Amino acid sequence: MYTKLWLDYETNDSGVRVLFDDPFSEDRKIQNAVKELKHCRFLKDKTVCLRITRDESLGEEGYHIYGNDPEYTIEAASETGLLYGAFRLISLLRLGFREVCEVPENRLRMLNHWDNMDGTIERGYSGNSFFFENNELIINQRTEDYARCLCSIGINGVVINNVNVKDEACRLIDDRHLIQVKKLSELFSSYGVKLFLSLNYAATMEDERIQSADPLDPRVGLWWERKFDEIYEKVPELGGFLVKADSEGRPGPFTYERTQAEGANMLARALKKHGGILVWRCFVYNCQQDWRDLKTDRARASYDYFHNLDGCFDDNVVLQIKNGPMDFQVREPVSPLFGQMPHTNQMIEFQIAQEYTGQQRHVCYLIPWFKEVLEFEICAKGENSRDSKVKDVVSGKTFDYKISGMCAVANTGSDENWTGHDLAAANLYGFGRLAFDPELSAEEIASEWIRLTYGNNEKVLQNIQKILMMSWPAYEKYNAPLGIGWMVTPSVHYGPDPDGYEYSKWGTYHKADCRAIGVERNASGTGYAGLYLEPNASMYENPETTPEELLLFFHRLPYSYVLKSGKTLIQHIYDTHFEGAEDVERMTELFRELRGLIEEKAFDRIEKRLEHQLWHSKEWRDVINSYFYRKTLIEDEKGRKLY
Ligand code: GCV
Repeated sequence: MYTKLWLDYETNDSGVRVLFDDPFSEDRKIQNAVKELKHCRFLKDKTVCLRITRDESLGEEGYHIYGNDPEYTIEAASETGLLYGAFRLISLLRLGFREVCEVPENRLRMLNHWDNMDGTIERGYSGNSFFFENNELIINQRTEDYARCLCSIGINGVVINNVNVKDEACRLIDDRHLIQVKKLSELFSSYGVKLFLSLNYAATMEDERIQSADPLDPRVGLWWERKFDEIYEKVPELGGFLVKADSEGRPGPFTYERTQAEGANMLARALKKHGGILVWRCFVYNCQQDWRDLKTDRARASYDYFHNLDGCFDDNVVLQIKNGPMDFQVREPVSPLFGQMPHTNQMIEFQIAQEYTGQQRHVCYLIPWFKEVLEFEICAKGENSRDSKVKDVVSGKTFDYKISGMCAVANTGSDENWTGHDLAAANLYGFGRLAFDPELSAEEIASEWIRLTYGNNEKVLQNIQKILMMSWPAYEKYNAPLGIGWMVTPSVHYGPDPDGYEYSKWGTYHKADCRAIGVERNASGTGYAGLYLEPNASMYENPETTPEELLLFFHRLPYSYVLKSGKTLIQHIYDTHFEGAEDVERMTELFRELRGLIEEKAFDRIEKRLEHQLWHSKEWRDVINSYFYRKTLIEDEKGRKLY
């Protein structure tokens, strides 16, 4: 059994009359739209008219909804548009109806699952995979409910297997699995969602006649061409493939001293005639950096590997770039690659699986963080230029990209409530809504999600909204300070361990000693700050102009450094860590006020997680504070207990 997420409106038949201009349409998307409308109790005794229009301004996926109770009309230029319109009408009836004409801002709105075929999920925090079990693909009612749920928030692409393609997943593109892949692809397509697969770049190594993955070896390209012909013959609706190459032990073109573009294009060319998209990740870095090596800077890696290749990628390749230069920390600057490759399709990769942000045991509503990233002005067309925020680059507006958009590492699994923490579903909902319309505010999205999930009770709305909006800042406060990141237990990425990465061979260092902390990333250090376009490069060059939340990301500073608040760095660390735990205390109180107002089982689940978070935030507070206290021997001005 599992809960219904925000789609809780089903009844057997609401008595709605649904009219469609072309009553003989066999299209499954139309049938799904009609089914949704018929099952919606808010539509009891109303009439909904579905109409395909020639209005080109609605594009492939937009819709226009209008009408007056009890008659509504949904117009769209395609079946997908009508289906989206059906979900939107239903949510508008819960939220308060108004006429809307909406077109998604991003062409690709994807989720990446890191599911393995044995049923485990890499960095999964909500149970096992519901796509795979015992090396087989599963398709059941839950799969359909998931497709429906993604469609209801406008997601139009899903990668079902882990980017680390190993074991049986290497054979997912073989005949044996393609029958199920086809079924799944058809199911998703009927909800407007394209299926994508992650590929093992070195698959040709296993062919005895080739035993190479050199992208410039014609036998390699030919092998892929035949492979894609075979796949698309069986699964014509497949969206394309995602590749992680030359990263964290995954093979790639570097083995043959070829560039990332040579590797990507070899696959893209073989895919082209099928209309497939190749999503190529930029998460390429040396994960074994020696601590004595002061020149290599992980933050620079993707820029250094990709920037000079602008214009070298084929037009059915899109580069997938993590939001920051590191790896989904609670705070990072935006990746300097955005806006600096005008001739190369780009999309942004976020992570709603809360790998470094509390693993869905802590509430951490990530949408305010994603908003900040999207709103960041990269000045791609010079200072004061228009349309050059991150959101404009990834929507394709800045440079007129052919393919671009947003994706996120998914946070769902086989748990009863899908996302481990009930409140983590707000991140799934929020990501979809934001990818559709980046202008929505984090507050608006939270309020929509709460009302669609828990109903319109004012107290529930107010308290959960406060909890969600407090949660990311609170998490940041009790975590590693001022953008330094990585004070987490290596490998599991959960719980405080300030020196964990310092002494592991994974190669990510903060270099704290008794006087100072941080890696200098300006011109006198690794030069990372200079990778940004002006005025950002100058802003990050200097500690005085660097936004304080990123101070220790860019600069090595003494603990006595005075912040704009007048506090020293060390006092700021102590204060924020106490505040973070207090915030969680407040969040727990706010939630407890809702006993009796939301369903008991859900209430209990959330309360338990908040209790854990409260304990754990204090653990973070104490471990981080005592770490800095013992390093510096500087007392807390307020005389609070430091261990
Ligand atoms: C799927 C981080 C995670 C890995 C993940 C990797 C990636 O390093 O810890 O589990 O691998 O990012 O994004 O490829």
